[in-house]
Amino acid sequence: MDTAAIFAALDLSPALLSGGPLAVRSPIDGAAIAQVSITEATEMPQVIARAQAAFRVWRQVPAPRRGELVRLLGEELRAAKAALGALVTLEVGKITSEGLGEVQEMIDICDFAVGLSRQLYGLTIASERPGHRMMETWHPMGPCAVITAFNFPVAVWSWNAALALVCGDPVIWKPSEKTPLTALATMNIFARALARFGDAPEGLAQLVVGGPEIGAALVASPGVPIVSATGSTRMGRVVGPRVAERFGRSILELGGNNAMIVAPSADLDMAVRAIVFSAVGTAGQRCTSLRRLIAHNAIRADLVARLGKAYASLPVGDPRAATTLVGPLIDHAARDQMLAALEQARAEGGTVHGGRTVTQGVPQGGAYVEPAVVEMPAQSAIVREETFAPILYVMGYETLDEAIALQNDVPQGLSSCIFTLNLREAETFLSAAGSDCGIANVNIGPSGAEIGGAFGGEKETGGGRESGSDAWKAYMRRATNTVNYSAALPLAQGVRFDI
Ligand code: UN1
Repeated sequence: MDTAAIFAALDLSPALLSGGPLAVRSPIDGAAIAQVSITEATEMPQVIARAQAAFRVWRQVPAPRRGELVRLLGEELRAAKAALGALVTLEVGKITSEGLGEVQEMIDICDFAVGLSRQLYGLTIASERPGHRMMETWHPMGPCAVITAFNFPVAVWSWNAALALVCGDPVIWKPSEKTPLTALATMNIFARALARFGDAPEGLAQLVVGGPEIGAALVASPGVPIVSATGSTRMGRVVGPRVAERFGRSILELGGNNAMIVAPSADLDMAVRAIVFSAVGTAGQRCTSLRRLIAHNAIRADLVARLGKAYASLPVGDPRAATTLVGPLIDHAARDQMLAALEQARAEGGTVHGGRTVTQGVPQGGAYVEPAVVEMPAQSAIVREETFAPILYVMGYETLDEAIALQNDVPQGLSSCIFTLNLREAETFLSAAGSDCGIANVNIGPSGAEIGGAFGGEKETGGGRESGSDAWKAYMRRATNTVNYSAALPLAQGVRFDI
């Protein structure tokens, strides 16, 4: 699909794409592809008021009917999958298959949320008093702000929005300033679902495009009880305390520094495939990207040699070409950060393989790099940092305890995995004394999680959970109800208060 066809298929009219102050550049070649309008901070009180008004209507719509809107959204996403996937490629630089995969992730969460719309269950609890019944009811909470990062420009909105909408909460979306086009296109797709649905309140899902000041308005407003924010730990350190200050609820999905332990018994062919996908896929720009390889000393040299071979044949280039596996980084600043991290790794005793800027055989103007493998003598300062680029640090270990200690000895706690055929090792890694991350896998890389599980992590990753399992509870408020169907009024704990 060429750019004009993508824009046409997603109702991105020339009026939407021109005349505004925000320039949108494709990382493929750095070319400006649009000039979009922004939301002024002064408009935010109206945006929040519209969401509040929508909430008063939407919270009374039965949840399965709310699910119908999300079902229609899933249908419209299916119909628009090719175009939206291509736009993700154009705006973020993901290879074609990963652009489409991102839209598939949106479709999957819609399906999940439709089922969920009939399963917002509360418990029935045994009362200590005769003739009484206790139960829990889950109610809509109010407008939910969704602040997203460039690297999953639409999927992260959908994890939050699909759940929030069935839970009865309107959504206000602030995408990364680097990716407003995929957000505008998603809103157009949502508008198609709304038109078919018929009677949804105005302001149910809104988009605000712009800088930190509009995010700050969402974070500060008591009219926005839930703030779900995905991005850097630095951003989370600002958002978390501000939301807490007003007793709002935040769902934080921040940095990761994900590791793989490769044990002596591991299937190395499988491990190599998993390593390459998770370390260089999406050009190392997933929160879940593999950044640290902790290899047993008995297989470490062999593994590094195999990786050297696999990395040597990695096709870096235009993400639209069918054979490309590594597209561009989001911009030149990201490339400079990668080069600076490699420089620091060298200074800390690392041996760097690859990691050079690529200028031949790639579109000019984009930030293309060779993925890097860096052998490190220890888990030094740079290894403990998240650099959003395809750098894989390799360290050795002797005992599993040592490997687990290394895996856990970073500030972040998102995703982790072990490659082993040894049951004791696998189960130890998953146990309370094992990985301290929100995601811990066996014989699977750390990235590419399915939506059915809860997604998120501990420590500086922020503690939030999105997507599957019971993550929906974060979008609702719980009421505990006690019903007395007897003719007496006994007090709990045997208290007597006779009047
Ligand atoms: C992210 O990088 O912000 O597990 C999300 C994965 C994807 C989501 C990543 N399903 O890699």
